[in-house]
Amino acid sequence: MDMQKLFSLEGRTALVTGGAYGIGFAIAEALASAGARIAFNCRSQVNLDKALADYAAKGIEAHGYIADVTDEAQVAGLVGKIAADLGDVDILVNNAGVIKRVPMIEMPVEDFRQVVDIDLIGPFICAKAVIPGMIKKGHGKIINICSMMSELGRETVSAYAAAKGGLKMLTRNICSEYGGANIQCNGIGPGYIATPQTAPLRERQADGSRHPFDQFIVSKTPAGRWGDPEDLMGPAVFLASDASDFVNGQILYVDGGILAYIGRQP
Ligand code: NAP
Ligand code: GCO
Repeated sequence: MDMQKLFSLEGRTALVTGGAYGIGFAIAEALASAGARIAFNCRSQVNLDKALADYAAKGIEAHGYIADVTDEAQVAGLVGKIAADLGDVDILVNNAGVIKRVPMIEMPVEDFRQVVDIDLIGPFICAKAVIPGMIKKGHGKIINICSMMSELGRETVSAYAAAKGGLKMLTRNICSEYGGANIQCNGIGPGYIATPQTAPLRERQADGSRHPFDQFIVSKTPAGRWGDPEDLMGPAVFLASDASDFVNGQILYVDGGILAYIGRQP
């Protein structure tokens, strides 16, 4: 077995939604290193321009597009532009996502809707847009970026947990519906990763001490640290490559062991 070929993405076109920075950027970098052509989208031109420079600084010729994953027309346009520029999407990473941390009974319903719109309906829209091309090609890989909140709840993240729990089941349903077309749809469930999204949970306190939540997460994680976006690179290449052709409907948790650990006795 040619193991290098098994993990190679040469000749494949990957779309990483929300790939301007954070986890999406690291995953796109990994897929590029394995040979994939990279497309990414985001909503902000400022973020897109900076991302193009960041990719170029790493020697990656990424193609960036402005598109909101919640807008079916924009996503259809995005997928069409990528097909013209790079070829039909072979690998979709549904990474774009937001979180709002508000106690549930204080959360305006429009805020709840917005999180579900981006974190669950967005991945549905993007998968729906690329699956027909994958069926025509006879293969495809979809990687949904789930979360520990696909399994657990916590205070203030009701919308996010509901969306990410739904994304876990959407992953399993795409597997069920399109596995026969040789499309593998799996999830990656990152633990607590140091990105702009979690920056508020790691902010130094006025007295210079670490944020209580930062200390809590480190104590709850067997690895004893926050994850870095780079920790997700290998799992992403695995799930995007032929090496995972018989893996479908699974959520691969990349969490330093936190989901397995009840926590240290106080
Ligand atoms: P981040 O740093 O906040 O980056 C989110 C990215 O998504 C940005 O590029 C953002 O760019 C884009 N985006 C947001 N809404 C969008 C929309 N409607 N359409 C298109 N692009 C959109 O987040 P992250 O920490 O890297 O997280 C990435 C994914 O991993 C998310 O799905 C998140 O839920 C998940 N996750 C994160 C962690 C963690 O600890 N960080 C753990 C588990 C799962 P624009 O604002 O310019 O659109
Ligand atoms: C939070 C965090 C988490 C992480 C991640 C954990 O407020 O609890 O933002 O939700 O982002 O999803 O897997």
